[in-house]
Amino acid sequence: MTAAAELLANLSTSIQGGAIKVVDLTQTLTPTTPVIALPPEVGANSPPFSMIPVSNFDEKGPGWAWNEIRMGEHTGTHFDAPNHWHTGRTYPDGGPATIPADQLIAPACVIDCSDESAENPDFLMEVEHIKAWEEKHGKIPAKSWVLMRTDWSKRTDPDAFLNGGHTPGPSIEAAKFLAEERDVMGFGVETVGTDAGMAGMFDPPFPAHHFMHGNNRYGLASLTNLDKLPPKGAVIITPPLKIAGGSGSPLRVLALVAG
Ligand code: 23J
Ligand code: MN
Repeated sequence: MTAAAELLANLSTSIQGGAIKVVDLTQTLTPTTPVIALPPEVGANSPPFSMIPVSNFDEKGPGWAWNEIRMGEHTGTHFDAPNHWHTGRTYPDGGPATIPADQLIAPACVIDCSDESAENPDFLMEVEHIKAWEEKHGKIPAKSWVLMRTDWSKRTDPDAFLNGGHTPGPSIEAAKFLAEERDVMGFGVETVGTDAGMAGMFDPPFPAHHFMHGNNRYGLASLTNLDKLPPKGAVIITPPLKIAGGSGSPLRVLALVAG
């Protein structure tokens, strides 16, 4: 066996044997899944998740059940593609159907901002917080994800989760630093969007979207279980649906963690 073949065989054996744990970072989609509420002056809003049966073991299909689903692309646990934003709109490989598949499995660095976010829902993660993480764990490698842990996923009430638009996120400088100085694969959060709730008033507006997608990189929103990941060492699997002309999609996000 080649070394790579051996690694691959060990990977599946280790997952089945539990030496590598699979942590599900995905929220369950329901009609009450919170969707970002943009102020009307900013733009149109996106429809929530809904589902109607095509058949349900009935006269429309006696032996089978299947459903029609409807939702905005940016609903629940979802992937933001570069083409979602004006700064990333011209990348030919920046849409959910054109992103190279090898970009969709990558290591994750988890920065714990849960205490700060509990104290201040408008908490902004600054470059200094990122550098403090690097002091302990080493420089964030290029093409790794940075996941901002806030414990926001523990807010199971949709109103508490959206919190009237007061939710934590990265500062302008932190978003620019991660995209341009660290060349990360993407930025992931537990909140409804990769930007802070108040980031529509920043300059540029929505800096996580602006800089990450401007650098042909990705976002993940409404993640959960970030408290079950180590600060460093997890690998996450993040393939969006392959929607031609799309801007992102709901997805299942899985983390592989040494057990
Ligand atoms: C459109 C405009 C602003 C934002 C968003 C979408 C998202 O959060 C999103 O899901 O990408 S902040
Ligand atoms: Mn989004």
